[in-house]
Amino acid sequence: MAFRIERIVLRRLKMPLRHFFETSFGRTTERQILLVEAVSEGISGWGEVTAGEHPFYNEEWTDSAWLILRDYVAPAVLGRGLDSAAQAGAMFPRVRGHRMALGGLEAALWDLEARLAGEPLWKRIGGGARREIPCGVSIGIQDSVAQLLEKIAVELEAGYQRIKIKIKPGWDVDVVREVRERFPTIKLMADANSAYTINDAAHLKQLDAYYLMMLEQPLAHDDILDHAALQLQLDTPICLDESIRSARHAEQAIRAGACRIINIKLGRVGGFAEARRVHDVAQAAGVPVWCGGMLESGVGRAHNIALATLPNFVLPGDVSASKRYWQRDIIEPPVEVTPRGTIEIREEPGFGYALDLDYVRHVTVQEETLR
Ligand code: OSB
Ligand code: MG
Repeated sequence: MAFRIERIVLRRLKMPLRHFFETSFGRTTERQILLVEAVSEGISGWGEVTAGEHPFYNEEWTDSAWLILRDYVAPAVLGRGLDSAAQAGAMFPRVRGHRMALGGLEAALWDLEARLAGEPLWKRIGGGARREIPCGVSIGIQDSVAQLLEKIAVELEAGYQRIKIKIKPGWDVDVVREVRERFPTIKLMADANSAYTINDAAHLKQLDAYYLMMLEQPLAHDDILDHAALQLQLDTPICLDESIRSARHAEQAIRAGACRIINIKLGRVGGFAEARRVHDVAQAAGVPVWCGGMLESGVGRAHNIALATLPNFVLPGDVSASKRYWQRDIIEPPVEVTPRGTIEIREEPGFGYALDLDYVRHVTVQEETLR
């Protein structure tokens, strides 16, 4: 479906998290969210750049994404006709990397196209394989194991289907053991966010005793071969997150035996078109995928829900209820989770939720309109 982008609005939102979120690379207490609004024929499509406040998860951060969008991507897209959102990538400038910046606009274009067509986004991207998506939670590093156990109990009580805990050197095998002792039968996994090297293989091998569903991204953010070497030594399946930025990486990682599961994040791979290609590569190889999260506002969350309706998203993802993150979300209604630990998909056009524009204005600290 052809359309023309008349205006792009960038907004930086400041939203405090209800609880700090700590990974092996640091603690986040407040998000700076970059929202992208793309306008055509008076209709707005919305996207979210999933970069963090600092270049610690990958090399992008909120400020870098703002500059890439303002100085490279918007000038290439504005005023030009677009055959379809699926073709958007071909219009983008040949910027290397910065996939989260590009992906924020790409997702807005998909949402816009779906709204112009009066169709739900999940349908537009070829999803809809399930009416509700299975949900897990990602629980950060806590100040004590007792606090972690308490948090896990609360999330299980809410119905979430699997628990992911963050690990790092000094907060790993002993913590996993205690969690397993307290919760012997839950679906449990651990995410290291690249905190180890291949020299830690023997240490990580101890995790095999606790039958985790998977160990996520133990080694370097840009590594594939050491993960393959580690996977040979572990019974626990390795899941790659940071290392998979494209379908080519997915294909190579699978071929090398570096992972048995892939976490797909919309921003990390640069938007829906590439996310679908990663999905398809994994599906063809019999590798299950799940949808990761980046502490998104409701906009990114709604996009993730649409993505997770593609057929090979068979494992519970990190997409959970708005209220776990925000006192008040920027969408209406907020994302809610059923007692079965699922999110039901919606039939409304686009990503299916309304923007709470009053609240968006309230939390906006910077805004720029590009024409
Ligand atoms: O590695 O999956 C990750 C949050 C920020 C950066 C990286 C990661 C995460 C999460 C949180 O695990 C997922 C979420 O609840 O949004
Ligand atoms: Mg991860």
